[in-house]
Order: sequence, then C-alpha cells, then structure tokens
Amino acid sequence: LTQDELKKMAAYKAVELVKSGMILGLGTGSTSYYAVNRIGELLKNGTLKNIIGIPTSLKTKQQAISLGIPISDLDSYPVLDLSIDGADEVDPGLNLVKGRGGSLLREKMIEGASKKLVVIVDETKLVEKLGSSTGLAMPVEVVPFCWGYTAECLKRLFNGCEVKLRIGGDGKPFKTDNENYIVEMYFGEDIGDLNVASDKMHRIVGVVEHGMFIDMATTVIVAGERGITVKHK
Ligand code: DER
Repeated sequence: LTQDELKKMAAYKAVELVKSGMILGLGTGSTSYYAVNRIGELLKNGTLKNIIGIPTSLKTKQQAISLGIPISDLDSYPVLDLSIDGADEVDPGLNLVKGRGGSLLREKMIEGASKKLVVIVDETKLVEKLGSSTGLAMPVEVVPFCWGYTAECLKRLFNGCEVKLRIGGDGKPFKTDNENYIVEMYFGEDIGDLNVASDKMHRIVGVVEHGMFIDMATTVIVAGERGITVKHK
C-alpha cells in the first residue's frame, strides 16, 4: 500500500465517527484532505446531514467550500463535537507534533475547543519521543517583528539547538494564515518534559504558539501495512 492509500484509509475510518448534526473541526494537511473530501461526499449523497465545518486553515476552508460543506468559525461555535486532523509525529502518550503544514495556531485553537480530537496518521508518524527524530523540525509560530531575536531566545533556552526561519516557495519567509512567521527548531535530542518545554517557549514574548499538542488527542487512528490500529487516550 502506498503512503497515500494509508492516509486515505485512516481518514475514512475517522469519518465513520462523524454523526449528522455535528460541529466539526476540519484539519489541514494531506491526510485531512481525504477526510474533508469524504465528509463532502457523504453530505452530497445524504448519508450525513446538518454538518457545520470549522476549517483550521484558509486552504481547508477553500476545500470545504468547493465541496459544499457549510462552514463557520469559533466565534459562532465555541464548542465543537469533534475535530479530525493529521499529525507529523505521535508519541506513545498520544502527544503530537503538528504544524509542518504551517497551520498549527488555528489547529490548536479549534482542536482545543473540541470535545474530541481524532488524529489520522500513517504508521511512519509514530515516534518514541517527540522532536527527537533527527532532521524533523518542531514548528514555532512567531511574530515577524525581530523574529531573529525570538529565534535567539529559543536557541538559548534549548541548549543552543538549531533554529531556522521557514522559507516559502517564493524564497521569502513563509507567512501563516495569521501573517506570522514559522521558525523550525531542530532539537536532535530528547526534549524532556513536554510541559516544561512548552512553558519555556511561551515565556518568550515573540512566540505565538508551538507545534507540540500535549494531551489533546483523544483518539489516534494509525493506518499501516497490517491494517488500521485505533489508539484511545
Ligand atoms: O501541519 C499540520 O499540522 C498537518 O496537520 C500535519 O501535522 C500533518 O500533515 P500531513 O497529513 O500532510 O502529514
């Protein structure tokens, strides 16, 4: 099975948890893409009714509109029934790294307002420790103002780890939907206690949000060569 087929399998399994009338957080990324498509398909054929989608990015908002999924936002729906989203890394405690697609702020806001967060991944995303896979970045959303100073503060707080500004396809700094920058931290070693690391990052004024989703996932659906595994918190 290709990685894409595994992503689709996990996505379709997650959409089985969607009931008519739900207020749904719609994730961002190549795996969530399949879940949003599937929801659109089930709405079109009448299997699902009265769904409101709360998109976690402008990209997902466009996809939902193109599929005819009714959309709204957190101001109108401050409590969601369920969010479905992908992840870059999942540890044994179902803690996540997310944000390599640049949508972590809106994802964390919307998924933090959801009664349930179902994460959909292919088995390559499973790790023992977050952020320790060499070469894989921990995304941190920062304000553009003096981002270099903020990056330096992060570097100093985490044993001089490498911190790089994400560059977009146009060679300019990547801009999030919120007009912020993303810096990528390469720990290459064990971050240690995730909550301690999170608190340290949030003490830096220029940091808006980071890609560790600690204790947020309620279910993780993993698609692997041997089929689907569902992990519950
Ligand atoms: O950027 C994000 O938060 C995405 O959800 C990411 O974590 C997973 O993207 P993928 O499904 O394309 O691997």
